[in-house]
Amino acid sequence: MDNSTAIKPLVGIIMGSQSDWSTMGEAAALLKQLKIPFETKIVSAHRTPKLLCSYAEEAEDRGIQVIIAGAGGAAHLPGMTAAMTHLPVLGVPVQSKALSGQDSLLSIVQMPAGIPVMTLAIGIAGAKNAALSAASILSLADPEVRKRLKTFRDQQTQTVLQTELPQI
Ligand code: RP5
Repeated sequence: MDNSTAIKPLVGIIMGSQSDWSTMGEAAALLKQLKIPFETKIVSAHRTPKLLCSYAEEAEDRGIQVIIAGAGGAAHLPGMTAAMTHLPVLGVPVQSKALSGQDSLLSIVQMPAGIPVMTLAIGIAGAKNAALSAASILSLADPEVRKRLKTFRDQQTQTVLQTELPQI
């Protein structure tokens, strides 16, 4: 599933399981809204470790500039991906059933010095902010992305300013 048929993807969204899609799909939707080409793929650190290696090692040569990696529970995908690429890796802790994503968060955020994973909030807020962070990184070299990101932020501000609370 991707929007990369015509244009090469710049962002790779990977996730540990199909069950992560309800969270990670929000990152994909936001990138689509910002017209940033991306790809999506299930890559499991535990169930498909060899795929994880090849994905991380080949991403840069394929033109990927930022990787968003989401996983839950023993969430080793973002860290192991970061260990095998120089690309920026944004980690999204998926909200787990057993521990509400606190396990995911700590698994992703507590990286040893030397291998960074930029870690977002647990769940959908984190997925959305990962997409916006990817856009922000790309906007450093792409004025069109910068323009669309600024427009998104301006519209968001206007929406909040125009929102009225219900009368009591
Ligand atoms: C992780 O285990 C995945 O990222 C997912 O969040 C979690 C549960 O996976 P499933 O058992 O739902 O496939 O690897």
